[in-house]
Amino acid sequence: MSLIQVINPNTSQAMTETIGAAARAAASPGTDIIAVSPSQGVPSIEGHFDEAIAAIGVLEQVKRGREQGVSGHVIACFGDPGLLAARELATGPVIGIAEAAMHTATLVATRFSIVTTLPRTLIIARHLLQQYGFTHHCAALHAIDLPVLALEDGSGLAQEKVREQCLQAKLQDGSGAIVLGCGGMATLARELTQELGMPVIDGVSAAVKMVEALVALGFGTSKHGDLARPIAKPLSEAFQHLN
Ligand code: 2AL
Repeated sequence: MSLIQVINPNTSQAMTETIGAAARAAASPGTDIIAVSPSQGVPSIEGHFDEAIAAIGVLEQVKRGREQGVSGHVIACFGDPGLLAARELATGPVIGIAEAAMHTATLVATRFSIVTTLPRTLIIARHLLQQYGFTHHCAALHAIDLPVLALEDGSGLAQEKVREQCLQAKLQDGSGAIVLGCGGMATLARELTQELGMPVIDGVSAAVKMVEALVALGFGTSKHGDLARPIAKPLSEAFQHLN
């Protein structure tokens, strides 16, 4: 039995439940999922400022998960906040949902589209495409122009807008797959894949499968080189819980 910790980097309990449901649906019978969010932070992550705060919460949870003996960790926000820092703290694999979804898309299509939330978050996805080397695999990016928490307001409006943008991407972009650009969209992928007749990829499910695969292969995060445990040094009081 392996235990995967899925971290929602924002403090929205409703979104943590959505993400946990998607992770459990993807997990193999021998995998248990623990879905968590930071004790303090931002209710939604929609910019660089939010990401900087969220990264501290991710580190706090990764440390806790490691102490609980989890096999691996998923960072379930499309900006992958704190990913490399989390890998320094972790022993098992740490996978971000943006990198998981982008890698998956390149394996099933030559080019993919991204559908995300607010237009101002597009730059975060563009930076990740550059960082991960996928800029030339991405045909276009779309925003539903609604905030992250609209996905949890119960009206269904945001979900309908995701569907509309996915249909538009299919018609306009010439891409073979669509990447959903928010953790709160995780439970929409299966139905949209059926409706559109092309892969619509949720990074939460993809990341869970990647952690399972890495654990089965016997790989954790490399402790040789820059992802070794952080250099021990006295931290200011506010950060001592991370030591
Ligand atoms: C996100 C996400 O996945 N969760 C969150 O709070 N903000 N990113 C996004 N582009 O909407």
